[in-house]
Amino acid sequence: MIELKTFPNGFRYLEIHNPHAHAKIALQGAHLFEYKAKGKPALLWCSDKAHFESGKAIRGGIPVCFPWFGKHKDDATLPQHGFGRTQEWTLVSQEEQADGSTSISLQLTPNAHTLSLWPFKFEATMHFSVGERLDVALEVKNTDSKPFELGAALHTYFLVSNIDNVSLYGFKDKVYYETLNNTKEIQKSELIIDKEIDRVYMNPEKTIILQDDTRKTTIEQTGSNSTIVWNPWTEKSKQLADMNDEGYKTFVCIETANALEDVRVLQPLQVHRLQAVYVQEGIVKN
Ligand code: TA6
Repeated sequence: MIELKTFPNGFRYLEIHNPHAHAKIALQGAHLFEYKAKGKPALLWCSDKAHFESGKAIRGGIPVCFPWFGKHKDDATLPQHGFGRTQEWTLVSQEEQADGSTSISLQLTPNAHTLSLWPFKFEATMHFSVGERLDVALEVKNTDSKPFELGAALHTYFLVSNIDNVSLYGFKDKVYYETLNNTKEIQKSELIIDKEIDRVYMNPEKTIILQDDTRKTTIEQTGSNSTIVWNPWTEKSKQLADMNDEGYKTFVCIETANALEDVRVLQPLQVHRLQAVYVQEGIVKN
């Protein structure tokens, strides 16, 4: 079942219920901010100080960074992570599948605002499959007569029991850029997080494993050769108005992306698909 719901301030979102899971997707940003599969813990973290207001990105869930990741490389006055997450997307298809999952697609095409920021014609479509697993894909088509450079990320905030219980696998021996101090390093072992990190891992394994105590989530990535891992830790958590001071303790961002040298140049009519499939396994401790 798919229902269109509205917060008292007019902010609109879709609520999906099926035999396997339920989810919520804001029309603004095609931003999935809640997903819970039956019998499993919620997959995603969302700040209890998150804004659900027009024009403000939601702190949590899966923000869609499009058509660039991070700061714009030529103009720092342009919005961080592009405009995709603050524009209203249009529901273009919905289908209850025979396996009980729900498929939903939302689309963004240029308007005066986007053209003022980024002078290219495009068709961006977010595809979701909500079921026992969560499948998320950003598909971008160049509908212009000239090529453009595409940066993007599925900026996913994963809920964890405690950041101290977390180990990430799939980055060993991989090069990463630590953007906090502009260094280029190599990951020597599994990744544990005991301080602020803001890293772009290049050519990670196609399957990333988030181990959180006895819980394990796998992230199957396609269309991407760069994955960002971010945790703001104490000081940054305090600085973020839409995050509690202790917010950093219960999430880690693992972002399937096309960032830095992994940005893609799309020729006219070319399509690029950036996809992540999230599968929760393991024993859930009470
Ligand atoms: O993905 C990591 C990052 O680029 C960090 O630098 C931090 O800024 C984070 O994104 C959140 O960005 P936001 O614009 O949502 O506050």
